[in-house]
Order: sequence, then structure tokens, then C-alpha cells
Amino acid sequence: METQRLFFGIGLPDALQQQLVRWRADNFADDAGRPVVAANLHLTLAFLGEVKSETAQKLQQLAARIQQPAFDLDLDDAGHWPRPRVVWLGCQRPPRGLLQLADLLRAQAARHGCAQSAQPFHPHVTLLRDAASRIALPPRGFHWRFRVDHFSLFSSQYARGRTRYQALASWPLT
Ligand code: 2AM
Repeated sequence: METQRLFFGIGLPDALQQQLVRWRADNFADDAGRPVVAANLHLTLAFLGEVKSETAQKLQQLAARIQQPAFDLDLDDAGHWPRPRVVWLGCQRPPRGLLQLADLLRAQAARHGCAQSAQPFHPHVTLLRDAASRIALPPRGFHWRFRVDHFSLFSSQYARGRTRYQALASWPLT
């Protein structure tokens, strides 16, 4: 049976990806962790895992029916999770629209057999993987805002030592 590794998420605008990569280079030591490449910087809404094509189709049909307004996302928080060993950017106050969208996608995924983590949803953009155990985070005061007017279904492919995310379909938030 053919499966694909999939997740619903929000891609970051290209210009923001570039800004974040520059800021990361200026604010973290070279040995802090393995940087996520600019094009892969994103925010996951619902991780689906390995999914059969029928399930993916069904979840896409449900995603297409979602009607929600666009919202602004403020990236103004950072953190370090020692267990998954990631350093991330997030929001001090996640917008309601973001939480509603993630809740809905996660519930639909769970109903179609895509087990969802028992941990509460913590919206984040992973900046570094395999992070060192002790990391000095940049002081608060950084802030990027962008308009989220669509969300996407991404595939995650790993080949020749590289992970690549590809948007397979997108839906507007209006
Ligand atoms: P991460 O960035 O915190 O690692 C593609 O792998 C995306 O799905 C990443 O954003 C990753 O989150 C997320 N992801 C991977 N495995 C996951 C899991 N088991 N539960 C929740 N999210 C996961």
C-alpha cells in the first residue's frame, strides 16, 4: 500500500524565511544545532504521519470545506525543548484563528486514524534540530508579523540526507 508522510501546516513567506535565517546566524553559535534550511521553515498545524492516499484524499476534502478568516501571526517567542532537541520560534499569544484551525485539522486527522500527540498543541517554527543540551536563547524583543491567508498540505520526503517539504495543496482563509 502506498503511503506518504504528510502534515498540514503554514508555510512562511520567502522573505521572512530569509530574515529568520540571517537572524539565526547572528544569534546562535555554529555548534548550537543543525539549522533547518530556509525553504523548510514552516509551522505545523497537524502532523498526519504515513498516510494512505484514500485517507489523504478524504482529509483534503474536509480541509477544502474549512471556512475561517485570515489572521496575523506574531513570532515573538523562542524556546528550547531538550527532549526532541529543537530550538523554536513561537507566539507569546497565539491567535485564536490559529488554534481553531489546528484543533479542527487535528480532530479530523484523529477521526481518520492519524493519531495525534497527547501533548497540547504548541504552535512553533523549528529553527534548529539536534540542539545542544545547553543553549543561550536570544533575549526577548525580536518580533516578526505575517498574514496567514492560506494553509497547506505538505509532504515530507527524505532523500540523500535531506528533508524536503512540498506543498501538495493549499486552501484560502478569507
Ligand atoms: P517539529 O518541527 O517540532 O519537529 C514535519 O516533520 C513536521 O511535522 C515538523 O514540523 C515536525 O515538528 C512535525 N512532526 C513530526 N513528527 C511529529 C509528531 N510525532 N507529532 C507532532 N508533530 C510532528
